[in-house]
Amino acid sequence: MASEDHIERTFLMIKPDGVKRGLVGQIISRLEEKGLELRALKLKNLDIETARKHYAEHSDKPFYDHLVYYVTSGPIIVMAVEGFNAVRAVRQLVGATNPIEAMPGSLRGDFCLEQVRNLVHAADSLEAASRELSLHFNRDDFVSEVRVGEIYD
Ligand code: FUP
Repeated sequence: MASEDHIERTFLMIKPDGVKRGLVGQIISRLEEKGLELRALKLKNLDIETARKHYAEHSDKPFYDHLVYYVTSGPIIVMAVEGFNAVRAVRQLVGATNPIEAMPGSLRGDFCLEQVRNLVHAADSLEAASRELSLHFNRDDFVSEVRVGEIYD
């Protein structure tokens, strides 16, 4: 383990197109295959107020209203994901914002074409992760460890 490696907790959202297209299982599999662990997960409808807060940094952009409209257009999945360097690891798995520029092998590179309907959102820093996790989860939504082994003890 390099000295810059840290266990981090990050935030990931499967956007309405990912849920509607039945890609939830494949997206979660990619995270698990990478070695990341789920710490919280919810399927929910995002209300407009929370969506506006989630994308507040884009409130002055021309695409903001459409983005909020889109992300509230159907159920989403929100997740807390933990692991070594999880913020960067998940961003790499997700790929570039514009799916045309996202590398094949990344989620956006493999599963979508459009910039707005780009399948997933992942926090881009620890600060963003912390803000987004507290926007979408309550404290008691989190599990500290998934002790699968104990089932068989
Ligand atoms: P990302 O962190 O990769 O999700 O990208 P951004 O925070 O820069 O953008 C948030 C969302 O705004 C993207 F998922 C798609 C949307 N967007 C547009 O619709 N048009 C743009 O020009 C840029 C972003």
